[in-house]
Amino acid sequence: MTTVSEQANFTFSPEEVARFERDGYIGPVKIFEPEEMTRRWNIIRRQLLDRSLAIYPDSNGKANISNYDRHLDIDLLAEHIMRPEIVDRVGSLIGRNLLCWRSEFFPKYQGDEGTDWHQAATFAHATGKPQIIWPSDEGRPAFIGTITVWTAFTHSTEQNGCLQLMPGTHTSMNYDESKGMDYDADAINQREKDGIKRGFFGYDYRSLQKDPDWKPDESQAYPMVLKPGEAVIFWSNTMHASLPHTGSKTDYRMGFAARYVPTQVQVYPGTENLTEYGDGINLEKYGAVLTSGVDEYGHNRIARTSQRGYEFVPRQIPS
Ligand SMILES: O=C(O)CCC(=O)C(=O)O
Ligand SMILES: [Fe+2]
Repeated sequence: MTTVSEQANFTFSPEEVARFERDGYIGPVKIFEPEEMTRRWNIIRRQLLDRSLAIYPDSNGKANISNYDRHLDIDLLAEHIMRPEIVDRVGSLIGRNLLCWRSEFFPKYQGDEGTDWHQAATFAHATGKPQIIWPSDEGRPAFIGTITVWTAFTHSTEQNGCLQLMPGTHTSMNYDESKGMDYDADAINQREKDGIKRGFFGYDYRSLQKDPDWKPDESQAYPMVLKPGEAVIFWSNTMHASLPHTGSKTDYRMGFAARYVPTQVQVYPGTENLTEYGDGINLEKYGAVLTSGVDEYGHNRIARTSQRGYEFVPRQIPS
């Protein structure tokens, strides 16, 4: 048996932590070898079609929201969000008592618009209601957000719509998520913003700008080109966007975002239903996953197993 001290340890070095704190992101980091990621994705993409145990119903392919939290029914994704390559690293940034509270797929196919520039702190932007709330008594800014680990399941290039980040922008919010946005499915793929085709899945993120006349400084954008199996780890309140897909049909990009918070954060406080992106889901079967450490707060409903019985055994990160 392998003891904890013999396990591989992927925690970031103090220099890497300092870089993350300065830039609001760090990457690329390797989670899987490209071949292994491709092998896994080939299995996962078939399993995604079987929704028999998915915790949210199908929305007729309308919105991505029905593919939230597929780690709760697809065991390769369950394993993904628990990977030491991810959990150790995130733990070294925000502490070892960690919840994965959300996973999402972000596909870009030929001709798709890029994702609008945005910062998310509470994730109230679409519902009008905060989805995560940090305790207010720790001297942290109110706009701290979640740590997102965005893993490239396919190549992610400037042609097929890679993620872009603006270093150092996590220390102030350009958007007010409580303003609310209007959903318009007909606007998808229709708009150019400063000469770049972009949108926010049926919303216009510019409507949340604190200053309607402000524009993101595109010259600060860093394109996060990733191989399959590489990830970028970022604060959700770091300015991020993605490029439009201007590449070929076969070269789609698939990102899988897993979002982490420490156990003291309240997830979906007082919320039973989410309505966003033109769709609604009920949280009846929802549970956050304790990926490492202990939950000493008990704020949140915890999923101990996946819908298929995969056991979420929290990692005890070696020091
Ligand atoms: O993949 C994208 O285009 C956007 C991803 C994103 O906004 C996120 O992971 O928070
Ligand atoms: Fe985002």
